[in-house]
Amino acid sequence: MSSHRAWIGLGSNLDDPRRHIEQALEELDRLPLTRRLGASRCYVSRPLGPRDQPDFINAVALLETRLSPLALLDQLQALEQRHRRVRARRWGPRTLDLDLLLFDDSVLSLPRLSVPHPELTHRAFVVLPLLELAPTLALPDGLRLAGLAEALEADGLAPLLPTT
Ligand code: A4P
Ligand code: MG
Repeated sequence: MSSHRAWIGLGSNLDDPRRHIEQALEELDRLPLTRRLGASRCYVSRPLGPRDQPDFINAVALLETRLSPLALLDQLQALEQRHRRVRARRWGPRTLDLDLLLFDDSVLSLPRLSVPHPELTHRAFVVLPLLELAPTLALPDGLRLAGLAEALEADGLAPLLPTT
């Protein structure tokens, strides 16, 4: 089984979203056939879409995995469910979003999975953390992410200081 590089976008707007993100980063490192090669800082970002919700914490992680894209998606969704259960009981239905942003240079258009993630290039809270980890990163079509950063509205996006 060959190994792959997968980029994951993490988002949470729980009352204590940062703890959720940091816990999820640990959990990503423990997925089967997978290890985490890196993680961006945590960023606080204003909500995209409805504004009457708390700010998000967003981050990006780089994984090395021998899982297939769909097997990795299954693992990400199981991890979301574990977080969602906690939140469903205490604060409401949405806790942790894990998006598969990029998987090697794959382009996938499956019923359950689109890669690259379709919103990737529009979201400063995805592009800037990706660039922090990989300043020369390019999409499968060759588009360099660095070229997108200037056009993106980075207002309302700020890195947090590391806790550890
Ligand atoms: N799916 C298809 N492709 C992918 C992929 N590349 N990665 C499918 C992950 N999932 C993928 O996702 C819905 C379905 O997308 C899945 O069943 C999967 O098979 P979901 O996470 O269950 O649904 P959702 O989160 O309610 O919807 P969606 O469209 O993922 O919402 P978003 O786009 O994640 O938006 N503002 C800030 N500042 N920061 C945020 O992180 N996030 C959201 C949620 C809104 N505003 C935000 C943020
Ligand atoms: Mg999502």
